[in-house]
Amino acid sequence: MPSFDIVTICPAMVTQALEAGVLGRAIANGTIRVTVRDLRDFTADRHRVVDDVPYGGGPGMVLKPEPLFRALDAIEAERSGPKTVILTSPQGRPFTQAAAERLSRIEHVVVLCGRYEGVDERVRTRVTEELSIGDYVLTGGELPALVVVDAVARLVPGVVGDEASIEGESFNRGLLDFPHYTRPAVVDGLSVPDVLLSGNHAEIRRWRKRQALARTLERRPDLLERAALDEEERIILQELQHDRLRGMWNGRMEGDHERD
Ligand code: 4HQ
Repeated sequence: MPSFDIVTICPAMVTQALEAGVLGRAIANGTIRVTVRDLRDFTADRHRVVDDVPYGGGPGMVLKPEPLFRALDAIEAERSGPKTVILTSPQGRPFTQAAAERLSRIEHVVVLCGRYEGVDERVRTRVTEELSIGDYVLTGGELPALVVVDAVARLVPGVVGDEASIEGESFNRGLLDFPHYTRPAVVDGLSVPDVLLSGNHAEIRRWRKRQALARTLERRPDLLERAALDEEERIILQELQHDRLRGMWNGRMEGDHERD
């Protein structure tokens, strides 16, 4: 069974989040195991101190190395085999769906949650990968750890009810998702696209492909460089790019006209 250890100075924050929703159910029924470890349990002083001032001066505090080393010693003593130790930090490599897929095939993953200005640099000797969930600064690594565990756990068979929803989903082939609609067919004067009510499944599949490609081209063109497109999608993309260029050209001509 896939299992995670999360090491944090704020276990309540992590535990609470893991009790709810899809992950809560997966943990309750034993599909995955998550152990939340309080970093303060691995301190040796009366006041359970986990942080200290930075050598060289400067603002903020740094997570002390010994509690993290002792926590990793305790986790590693409980099991054999290769160790995957993740540190969440803005300095890490971007956490992507591809990384989630790779981690979902690993038996046991440890996630260290940073805090304050960060962790003592020497802790990185025990870290196998440093991951960032995005280019912004949070108050701690707890939310990133939960993001990583959530994205990895939902790929574990049995965690998400409908396996097909994982297989067919947007990032699977590196494209954004197509638009979704449900009943009613009209709400506040807004209709569902006719094609989705047509019952023509070949048409519907093509429409969804086109929508997914158009959205990706519009919002995340960077994704298209690595997307795994089939023949039909390559043709649709060419049409869309052609339409787009034509739109720009026409826009320019209109502009010329207004300036006359
Ligand atoms: N933090 N992706 C600062 C993040 C972060 C991110 C975690 C805040 C580490 C020291 N982690 N601590 N973005 O902002 O992963």
